[in-house]
Amino acid sequence: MKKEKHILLNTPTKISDDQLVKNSEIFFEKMNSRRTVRTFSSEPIPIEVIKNAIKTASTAPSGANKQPWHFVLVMDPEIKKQIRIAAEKEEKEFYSNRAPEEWLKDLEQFETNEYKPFLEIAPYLIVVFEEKYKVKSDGEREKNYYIKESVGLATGLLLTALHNVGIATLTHTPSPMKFLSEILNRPNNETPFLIVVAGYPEKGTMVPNIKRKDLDKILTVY
Ligand code: IYR
Repeated sequence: MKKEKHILLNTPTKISDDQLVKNSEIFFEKMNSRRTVRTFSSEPIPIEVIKNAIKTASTAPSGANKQPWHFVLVMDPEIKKQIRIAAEKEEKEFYSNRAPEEWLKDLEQFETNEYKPFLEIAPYLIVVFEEKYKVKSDGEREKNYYIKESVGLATGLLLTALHNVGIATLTHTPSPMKFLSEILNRPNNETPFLIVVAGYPEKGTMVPNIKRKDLDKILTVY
């Protein structure tokens, strides 16, 4: 059968405005309870859950539907260790030389430092790559569009999907991240975007007492 150019959109059945508002409140409350965590438990989580979250991430819109992302799921303790060692090497340089004073001051409240034990402790590291361009089977390059926007949207959905099932995350951006391409054997057309560390929080995990901006500070309505 010939592939149809367009198919009918599957629209949910209409609900009342009241219910709509309630549902949006409930979802906001759920998402508002998401916090970045830096201390993880090593308790295992079924891989299907993570795969489903990555499938959810892959539903993000993307420039010309090129889906310019690739996810590498790392569970192997040996590879996690290599990533930790390489990340800590970069972070040591960042905290002791590369970071300007203002940046270090801005980070003070999070009490971050060069030590990244979570890279070995958490059951999963999801390394997100941007696909800069596609390489066709004949070696020709095919363009991708709005790559950062697309991969950022997919990563947002990934965090949402994991939070929805009670899995905590940390978006970790060691800089520079080139070592990830090397350790994970990724091709030249991909560059690392960030690492999503995923797992249950360690018992008694504390998080910085920070506040989200009020709506009137982040929203202008005309
Ligand atoms: N990548 C470093 C530093 C860091 C930078 C920002 I901006 C943060 O919000 C948090 C950390 C690190 O992971 O420690």
